[in-house]
Amino acid sequence: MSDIAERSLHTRTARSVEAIRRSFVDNLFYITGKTFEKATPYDHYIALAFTIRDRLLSRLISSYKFYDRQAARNVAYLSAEFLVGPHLGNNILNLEMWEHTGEAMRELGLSLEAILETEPEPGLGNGGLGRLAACYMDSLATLEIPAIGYGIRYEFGIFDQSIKDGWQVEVADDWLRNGNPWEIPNLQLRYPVKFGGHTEQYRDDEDNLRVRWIPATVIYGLAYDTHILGYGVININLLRLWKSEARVSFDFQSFNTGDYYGAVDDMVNAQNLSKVLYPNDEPVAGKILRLRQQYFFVSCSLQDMFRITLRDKGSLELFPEKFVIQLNDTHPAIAIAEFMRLLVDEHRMDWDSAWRLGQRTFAYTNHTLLPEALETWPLELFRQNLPRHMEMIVEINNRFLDEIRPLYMDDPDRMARMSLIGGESDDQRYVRMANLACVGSFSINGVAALHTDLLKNTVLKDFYQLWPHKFSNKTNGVTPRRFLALANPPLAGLVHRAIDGHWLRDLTDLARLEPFAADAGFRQEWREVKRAAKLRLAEYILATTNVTVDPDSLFDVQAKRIHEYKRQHLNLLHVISLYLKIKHDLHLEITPRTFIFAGKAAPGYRMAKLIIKLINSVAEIVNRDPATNRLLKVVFVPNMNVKMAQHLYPAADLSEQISTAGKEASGTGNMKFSLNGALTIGTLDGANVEIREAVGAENFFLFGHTVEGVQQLWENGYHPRDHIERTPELRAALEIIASGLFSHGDRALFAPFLDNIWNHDPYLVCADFADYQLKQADAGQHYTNAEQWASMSILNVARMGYFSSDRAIAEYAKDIWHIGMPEP
Ligand code: NBG
Repeated sequence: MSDIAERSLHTRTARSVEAIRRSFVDNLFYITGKTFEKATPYDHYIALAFTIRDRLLSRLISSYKFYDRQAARNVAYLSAEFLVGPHLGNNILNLEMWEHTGEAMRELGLSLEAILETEPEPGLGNGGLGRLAACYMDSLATLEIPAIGYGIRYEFGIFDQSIKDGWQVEVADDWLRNGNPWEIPNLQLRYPVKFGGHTEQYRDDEDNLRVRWIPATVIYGLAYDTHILGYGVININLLRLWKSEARVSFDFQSFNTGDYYGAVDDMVNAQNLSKVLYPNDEPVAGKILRLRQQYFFVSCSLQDMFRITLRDKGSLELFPEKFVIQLNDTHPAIAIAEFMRLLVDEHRMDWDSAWRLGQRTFAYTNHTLLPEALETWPLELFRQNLPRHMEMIVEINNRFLDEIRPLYMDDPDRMARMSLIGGESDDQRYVRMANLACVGSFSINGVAALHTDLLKNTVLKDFYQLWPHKFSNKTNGVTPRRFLALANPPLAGLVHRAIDGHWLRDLTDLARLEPFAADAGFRQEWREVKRAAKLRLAEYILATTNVTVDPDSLFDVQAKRIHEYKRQHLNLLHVISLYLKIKHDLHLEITPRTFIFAGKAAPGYRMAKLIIKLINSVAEIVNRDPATNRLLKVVFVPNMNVKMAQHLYPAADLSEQISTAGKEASGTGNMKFSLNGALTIGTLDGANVEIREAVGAENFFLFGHTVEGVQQLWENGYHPRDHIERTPELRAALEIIASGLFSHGDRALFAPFLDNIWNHDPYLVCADFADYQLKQADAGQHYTNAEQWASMSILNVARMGYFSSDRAIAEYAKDIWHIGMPEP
């Protein structure tokens, strides 16, 4: 056999159909221990995962060389969440091995699509924030920027949602049950992490006064590495997640004194730390385990970066030349205090030098304006768990306040607002993580233009006035690899045939689709692709909810976490009003619609869970009603996650982005839908503003109060009642809920919901209803003109180039991290 032939058959690295096939069969036997005849679909997945992983790992070597040559600053992306989604399909795509892999599976009588469906979802995030981190890892690798994503290897990710009797039921997400072929435990990397205890002063050998921390417990963090491929490049980056473990499996002392269970308890406590991801949208108060989780992963990550810096640069003085740390929200902000502690206490650096290094290291991204979502920790709890960090924060705060005192002598309120420690009396004091992040970072950014403006004018106003140069905007983006190529191969194929595949690397290239909007033949193909996606979703809906939907109806989709500010209830009240309209006029000519909802509610968020129940209750009545179900269907598709959402984006005609103005920091679902050809009905909130500018006002169904309008409403005294009285359709919808129609006559069930709307309506559903209804009718009207709709849809896609995570990461690299992009 010739050299070349031999190499192309190399079991672990070659990319020919035959090599993949052999590799697969090999792995099937040697990894799963099953013969081909006995293998289950999951075994097929494992065998293929290892086949692809081998090819992925072979890039490590070229990667190390390349990055060494660049000697570039590494980005450390610190995030409590990475919602990566299934890896297999993404890795096949990024290796550009789709065709060969598909063919190899076909030759074995297997289906690649079926294998992909068996991969469990690594649900290590709640929603947008965690998914953004994953999109950014994809783009960092694709742009060949050396980066490490640091986070937590939760044993249980975000819960699985099932629907029982219309209610959300949470089921533990045991995603590691069958093992995880993508992670490689790097068990030599283990770092001690201390908790509790007290601090004491001592004099070192040079008679300097120092502090040491005598902890109550020490646990270990173990590194689990997942390699992240870029698209069509030879380099890979690292996602390093920490798992907690007891220092020794057994505390032999307690064991010997007969306290066997005490010893086991310690082990269990240590392991609990990385056990489960906290669902967001719940008050953090009392969730001390969460603070411990945050400190745990931050401490491991910094110790790891210190090791790498010492290895590569020989001195921690050069830390900022080796790393820049991006803090994904305040969850890892404790890193600022830990950085100081490690340098000052453990590496004996003086405070000022350490602080100067920190000021060149940390950059902070804010992801929310909701005051209740800004993290604070009760001082006492903080001190009990992290006594040394409490001292560090007090010291940082004292120095900071000294610095600004001369500026704000006459403004004690401002000083109090900016302090890292808030609260009136001693027992109410708390640590403000956002303030710590602002003081400790050289860069502060918001995630959409409007959001950044609002940060500057509201939540972080004082800091903006003090340090305007620290602030910038970095509008979010999404990866076109996963959210177009992988989620929607038929559409990606059509685009590819029209303008080739360069858009996968440079999404702005989609602009070349514009002229096709006027091409009737292309529009026809476009519509066929959309219809096929709707057909596939209809099958999925039938399989998961037992509801039959009409693929020719308008698919109107709202898929995101269930939260009052996102206003699923505004959507639903409109659905109910449509239902009533049809009931009253059975000859009404309206566009047939399928309203599709999906999303999880935080387990402790009662109103959000009641909204899910209401959606399902309305669905039950409406879908069964022969008078209306020709025109109207409502479905709640359970258990939204990355994998499931990939079915939704391609099939949507209309994308619901209807949050109260000023509440959604950016949104990224809005981008994913639009990139797949859905038109948006939305408010001027978050990135909607920029999406509308990009796609053109004429291709966007805008409604609702603006941020200023919202403010006016509150200033003038908002009374939802006034709006309800003025809007008969809204009133009728509320009354029919109150009548018990959707609750088997039980008038009490939805009373808390109705009471809230009538008397408080904190998210201004009533104020925006009339306009929403109008724009919904407008969208329905437009939809009847299929040619025009297709043309608008094509233009939407053609103009989404800006919303790639590649663009966002390139901006971070240039403006914040000051990392030059490698030469092409
Ligand atoms: C979320 C915002 C979204 C935004 C994502 C990603 C948090 C704290 N914030 O609007 O609500 O798109 O972050 O930036 O989860």
